[in-house]
Amino acid sequence: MAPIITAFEASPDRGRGLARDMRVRWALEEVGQPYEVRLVSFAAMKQPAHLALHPFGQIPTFEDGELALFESGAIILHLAERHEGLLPADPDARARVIGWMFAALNTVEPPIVEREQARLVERDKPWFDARAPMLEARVRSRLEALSRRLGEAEWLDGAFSAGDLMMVSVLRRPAGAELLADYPNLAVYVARGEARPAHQRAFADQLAVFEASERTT
Ligand SMILES: N[C@@H](CCC(=O)N[C@@H](CS)C(=O)NCC(=O)O)C(=O)O
Repeated sequence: MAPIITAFEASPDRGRGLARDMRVRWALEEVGQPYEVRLVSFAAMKQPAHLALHPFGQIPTFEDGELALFESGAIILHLAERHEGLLPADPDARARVIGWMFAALNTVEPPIVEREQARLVERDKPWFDARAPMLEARVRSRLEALSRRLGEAEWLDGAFSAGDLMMVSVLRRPAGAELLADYPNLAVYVARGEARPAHQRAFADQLAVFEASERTT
């Protein structure tokens, strides 16, 4: 039986592929693993059945036989360890790629998400205008450092890997992506990731879910 992932029944991003099921779909496509998707509503995510899978009541989750996982990083690392194509064979290179996965999730994504959240929920607060430049500067500081390290390379460490998959996924979030014009090598890097056939298949599949949800509402 194919593994099952969960995704939003009606994604708030309106099909732009910004929810974290997108990165898991992309990884599944990269390794050529067929999968099924169970769509969940916001209400269902907070119900016991889903909480048994994901203690924080979120998507994505991943079920394969007896194994149930949550956290996009853990799911993608699991896929990368069990299939060819997302982790190098050399142990040191493998360790570095895992390092890039953590860097994407722990170092680059948090300031981007913080800026995104502030714009969503703090825009009408008296402190927002004072805080906004600081939030932007924090994102820029990560983009600047990443841009310097990437230089003219195609990918972060040798061939395309789970580290790139995670980093490109994180950089696609609008609160970072809208600044990428100032970091041309990162803009090209993200476009290179998005152009991969596996990314395009994953994107089309999540878009189809959104379009179907629009037709039924
Ligand atoms: N660190 C988690 C974050 C998961 C997460 O924030 N999921 C969002 C969708 S992208 C979600 O389910 N939001 C709804 C909620 O938190 O109620 C991961 O990488 O999987």
